[in-house]
Amino acid sequence: MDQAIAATRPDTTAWTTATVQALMERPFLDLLFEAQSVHRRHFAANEVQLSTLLSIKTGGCPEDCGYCSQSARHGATGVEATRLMAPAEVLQAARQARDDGATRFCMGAAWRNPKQRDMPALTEMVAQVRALGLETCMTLGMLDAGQADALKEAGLDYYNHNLDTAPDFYANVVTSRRYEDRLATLREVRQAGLRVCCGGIIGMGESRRQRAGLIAQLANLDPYPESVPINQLVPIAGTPLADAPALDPLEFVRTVATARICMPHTMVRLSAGRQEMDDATQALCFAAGANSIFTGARLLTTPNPEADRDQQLFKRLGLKPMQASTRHSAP
Ligand code: SAM
Ligand code: DTB
Ligand code: SF4
Repeated sequence: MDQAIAATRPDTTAWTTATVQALMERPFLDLLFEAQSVHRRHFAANEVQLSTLLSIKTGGCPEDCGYCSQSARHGATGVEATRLMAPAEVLQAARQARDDGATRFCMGAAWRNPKQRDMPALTEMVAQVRALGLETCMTLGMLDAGQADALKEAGLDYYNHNLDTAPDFYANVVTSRRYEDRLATLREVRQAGLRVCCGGIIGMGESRRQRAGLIAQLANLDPYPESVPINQLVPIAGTPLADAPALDPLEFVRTVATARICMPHTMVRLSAGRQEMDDATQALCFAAGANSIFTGARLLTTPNPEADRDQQLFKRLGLKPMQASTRHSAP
């Protein structure tokens, strides 16, 4: 590593936006080399963890997130609102995901927060999916302490709750809650002993400095998340971000590399946006230290690459699905 940059690197977890930005702005090949080196120190170089998503309650969400197809505040996004799925239906989808090679099953609901009356069904889903031998993840919006404890007790492994962008860009994208609300839920999730999955969306019109600000926020969580999804905005007609200008793919790769360097033990997940990404960009993201993806034909409401495209890509790159038992533990 070049000495000038080494000198700006904090020896504690206290990243600043400026130190992260300095890292992100290094010559592309230096950045990639360091990210790949960090990655190899902590993980098997050619293994990628596979998670599958299921939308257990779609659409009709009261929040106003500018990127989301599921907000009831955006006119016509073409998403139909559904009720919470029955645990038996969820179990069937989880069994399919496991048979297709996923080791983690992530259940997402379009809620500001779960209601108490939903908790029995949610905890039943967790227990049943876990009994299949899958790691479990849920993303249900804000949680209070009791809800986080109940999910943990049912066997939930991870809770996904994204910070999504830098604090100073948040209000450009979401006004129905504050950044501090997200941080408060993350604290409850940690307090309950759940593992944290927390990342963001790139390509919403934020600056490079704001991308660095997001990574600094994530890396300064103590401890930092065990899983960090980096989503590329999937522009959705009918949402305020439908016409967000396309991002330079190399800027996305820089963000992935920076996340890997700042959070060496985390699973960096190349999340939404793979369907719209070419294979070479995905390959660069793996070279930059991404080691987890969502598989399955759908994310929550948008398409994801079909299994055969992913299998071809893995074959061309010599990548192997990571077995749950070989996954390195986070710090
Ligand atoms: N309602 C819960 C919440 O907001 O935490 C859980 C579901 S929400 C859909 C989960 C995450 O999906 C968001 O935090 C965001 O990062 C991601 N997401 C949603 N729409 C997206 C889009 N159009 N492009 C990329 N990521 C998106
Ligand atoms: C995350 O960070 N990305 C996933 C998962 N966590 C829940 C969701 C991506 C959603 C993409 C848009 C859609 O399919 O609606
Ligand atoms: Fe609702 Fe989550 Fe979509 Fe925001 S991101 S509108 S909270 S489903």
